[in-house]
Amino acid sequence: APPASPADKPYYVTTPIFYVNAAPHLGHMYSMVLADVFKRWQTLLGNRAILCTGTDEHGIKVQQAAALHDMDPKEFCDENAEKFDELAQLSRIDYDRFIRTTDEDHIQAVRHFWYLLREKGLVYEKKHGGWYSVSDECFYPESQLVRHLEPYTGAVYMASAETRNKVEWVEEKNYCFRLTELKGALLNFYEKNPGWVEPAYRMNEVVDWVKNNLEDLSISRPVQRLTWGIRTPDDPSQTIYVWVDALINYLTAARVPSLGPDESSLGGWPADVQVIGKDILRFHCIYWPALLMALDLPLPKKMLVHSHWTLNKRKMSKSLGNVVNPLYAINRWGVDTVRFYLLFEGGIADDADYSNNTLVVKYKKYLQWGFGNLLGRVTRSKLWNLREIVVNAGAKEVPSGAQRSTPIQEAAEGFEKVLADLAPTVARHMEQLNPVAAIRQIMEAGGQVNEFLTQTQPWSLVKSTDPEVKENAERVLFMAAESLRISGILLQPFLPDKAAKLLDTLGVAQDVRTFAHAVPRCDFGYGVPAVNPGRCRDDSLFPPLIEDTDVSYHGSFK
Ligand code: MET
Repeated sequence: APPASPADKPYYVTTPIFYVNAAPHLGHMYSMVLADVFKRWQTLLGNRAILCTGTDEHGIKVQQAAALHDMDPKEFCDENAEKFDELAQLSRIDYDRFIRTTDEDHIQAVRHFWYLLREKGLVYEKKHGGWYSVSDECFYPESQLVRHLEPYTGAVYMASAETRNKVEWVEEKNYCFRLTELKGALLNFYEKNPGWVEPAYRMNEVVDWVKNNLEDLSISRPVQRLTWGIRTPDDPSQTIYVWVDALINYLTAARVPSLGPDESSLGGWPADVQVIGKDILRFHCIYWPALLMALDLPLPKKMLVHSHWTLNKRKMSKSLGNVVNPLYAINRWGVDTVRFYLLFEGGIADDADYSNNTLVVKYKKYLQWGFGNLLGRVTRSKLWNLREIVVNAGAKEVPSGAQRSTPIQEAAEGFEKVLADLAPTVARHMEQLNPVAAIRQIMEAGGQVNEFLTQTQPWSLVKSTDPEVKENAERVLFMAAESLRISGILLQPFLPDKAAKLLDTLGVAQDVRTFAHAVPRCDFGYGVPAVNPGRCRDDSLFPPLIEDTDVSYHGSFK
């Protein structure tokens, strides 16, 4: 098939692919949810978008974990990849491909990439000696090491200054990639594209490393040390370095033409946004662009680097026992509540501290009392019928503020402006890859409507025999309904299930739930007669959370 034209290129979002040596944790869910919101946002805008996530299955770390479990590595990976896929599905990640580095097409792509790199003359063979960390799956330059003292055992060993993980000296034949030759090109690229990394301040770390620590990159290991990986195609005594193997996954799914024809290609390269955690910044912002530059391939357009979730302000770690199991959280609170909490509380620029307590507080404030309560107020009153309100509003001209206006008219007008501004503001935040600001903006709008209703008290006016009073009250109620409809539309990428249910409850048709419809007075087809009139709070959308379990419990890993 001819290569897709640039106009056909879908918006392409990726998550890191996750090591399968241990069970998924909250951080994995966070990366996936961020990527998912970016994809769904594009879909909402009417653009074709694709999302890839998956698992990183080769390397010494996974090889050792499989051995520890006394399992065949592939069986071990099958079992664990399944858990990540399960997490993706339970988190409502709308992925187009769940890629595994043991997939046949990926293995082919990596081999092909290897040949291309060799052809460019950028690979050489050498006896390489260096400090390797199995946990981090990388070599560290001497300048980045510290002597580490184990507090309990008193053992002293060399460790990475950054991760505190143990390193060991290895000397072996490796193939090396002439990374240092690309130093100038990298620095030039960073200088020309200061916004490439989001948040931008992370760029300093990248530039600093390239200036001060750049060395050629060892890209293979002797088979004796690393059997669990992709053999270098031209030398059976070596296995390809797991990070090179892993990074190429982003191309496998998108299938750039130079990596061979593929009918099942999703297209998409270059990626529009690659979501990564701050711990893998160097691999994605130095090695990855360098490898792409080496083959003259386009670079990803944006890297979104998020921070970590802590528990009790400490890095989650199994040995400390302060780890949140995302499957437990989803099961306990519901998927959209967890998505809401993760997105609302941030964790992009700075680390965020996970707390069940805060989750409950925010849920009550914004979802239960904000949107749930409002939905009940608007759709379940004995005093009016939402369908009639919408029809009556639709039958009228857009009121102009020109005539003499009463306070209630002024309030309605002011509120309508706020509402008209919501979608463009949220869109601006999303363009800047700031879903935290975006969701907060929507949540604030929920609070504003409740205030607006309290201020205007339409329930006491809507039955008035004075047609003008009645009309004003209807306008207020229509604006409240509009705010729910618009927020519901905008919330779809963030809380897909709850947003759909909100729009269903309002009776909004499926084909008018796009971004273009997120403006006041463009849909007069919704509104359903109240089910259960008089029961105000809508408990079915945001039911009270069950708080009887220990708030400090976050699930175990079995
Ligand atoms: N497996 C790595 C990690 O989990 C990410 C690889 S992304 C190409 O940190």
